Amino acid sequence: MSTVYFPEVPEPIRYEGPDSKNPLAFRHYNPDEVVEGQSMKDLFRFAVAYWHTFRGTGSDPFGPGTAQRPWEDGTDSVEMDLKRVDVAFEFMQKLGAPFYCFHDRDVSGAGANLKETNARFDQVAAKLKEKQGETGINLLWGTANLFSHPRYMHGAATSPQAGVFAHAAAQVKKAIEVTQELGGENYVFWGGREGYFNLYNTDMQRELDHLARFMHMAADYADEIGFKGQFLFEPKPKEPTKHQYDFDVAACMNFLRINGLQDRVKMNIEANHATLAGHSMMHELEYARIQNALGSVDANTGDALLGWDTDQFPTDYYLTTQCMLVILEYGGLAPGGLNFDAKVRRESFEPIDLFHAHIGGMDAFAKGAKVAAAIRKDGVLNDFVKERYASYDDGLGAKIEAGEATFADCEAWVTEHGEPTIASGRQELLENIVNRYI
Ligand code: XUL
Ligand code: CO
Repeated sequence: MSTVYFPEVPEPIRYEGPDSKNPLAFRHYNPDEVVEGQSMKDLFRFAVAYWHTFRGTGSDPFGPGTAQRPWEDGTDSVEMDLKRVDVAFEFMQKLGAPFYCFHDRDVSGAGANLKETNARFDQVAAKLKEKQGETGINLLWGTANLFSHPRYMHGAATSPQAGVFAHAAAQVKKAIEVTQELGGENYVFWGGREGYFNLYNTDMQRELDHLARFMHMAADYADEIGFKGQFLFEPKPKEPTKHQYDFDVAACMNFLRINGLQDRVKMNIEANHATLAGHSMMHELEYARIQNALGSVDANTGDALLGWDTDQFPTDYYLTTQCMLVILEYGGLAPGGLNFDAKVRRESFEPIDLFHAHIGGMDAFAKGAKVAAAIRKDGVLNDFVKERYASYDDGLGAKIEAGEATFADCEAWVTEHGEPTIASGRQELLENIVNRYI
């Protein structure tokens, strides 16, 4: 008999329907239920974030960890890395999450040098592969932690020291190899410290060039070894640095285009990062969608009263409905998915809280998908939007869109027609309509 790490959850979490009062059941997430032609399982492709769920301690800047994790032995050892893989797969299997995501250093600790670090990573990766085979749980994306080690204090690819760039490159090289070995479907770049605190000491142009070089080198290496996964760039405006170069989707897309990477890299969009940038999550998703760059989602939320990256589990139906309106319009996220880049609160310190958190997030997205699908089916928003722009469907509007109208044509139109008829935006009505569906 193998050890059981979550005895308080004896059975896998099941769908029991909206009326269930069982806290260890899904009320909305029903993996087999079809939404706009896709099963919920395939539509969401939910993933568990290894770093928060299996490495989070509950520490904050004011105090140490509070999390009770009875399986942790307090050592930084490969034995503990390997045991934690069993913990993770028991959790994910009981939860019914089809995917997980990791940074290299979440799953396996560092050795005395690169060679030892990579050997330890290989040992853990072999066990991850074995457990994937046993459970059918797959890797949504891999990434490298290029922000925790002190050498990355000034950035990784954007460090002023080329030797640091080299360390980061060696680390990403290995992380891509392991992601490939584990059948990972995506590889994420989040620029942990790729930004600046002070422009007095910063050559912004060189730093941006180095970041672009780094991504090209990663893409070249992927081609060399035949890694077919999708590359993703994760926007975040600040934290840890004052200004992150991957500020928001607009800044990232601009960076990718300038550097000829737009065909290679899509967006991994995180809700709490969107709000830190002064945007809504729906804005960020929509901005990526219209450019065919919506890759994957880090599903979490912030707190309106706290101005930092609290990484809370999403429970707000308005947030999830807005996300799903865009995601359904895009036709789903595959090969991306919805990764819970979220952590339980410091005060929610028991292992069972990990289940409550993920169940709530999965249910919130399932509910949001059902609401969004109903809104879309009735066409209540789409029809309104279509009608609102109808003046561009023929006549002068169609000519403007086709690039066939000049300023002189516009002037002639005004002379002939005078004032156009302008319609109400009906914002309040539309908000009321969305409430009806929620
Ligand atoms: C940090 C963050 C990261 C990335 C992966 O805010 O979101 O965990 O998702 O490096
Ligand atoms: Co994230």
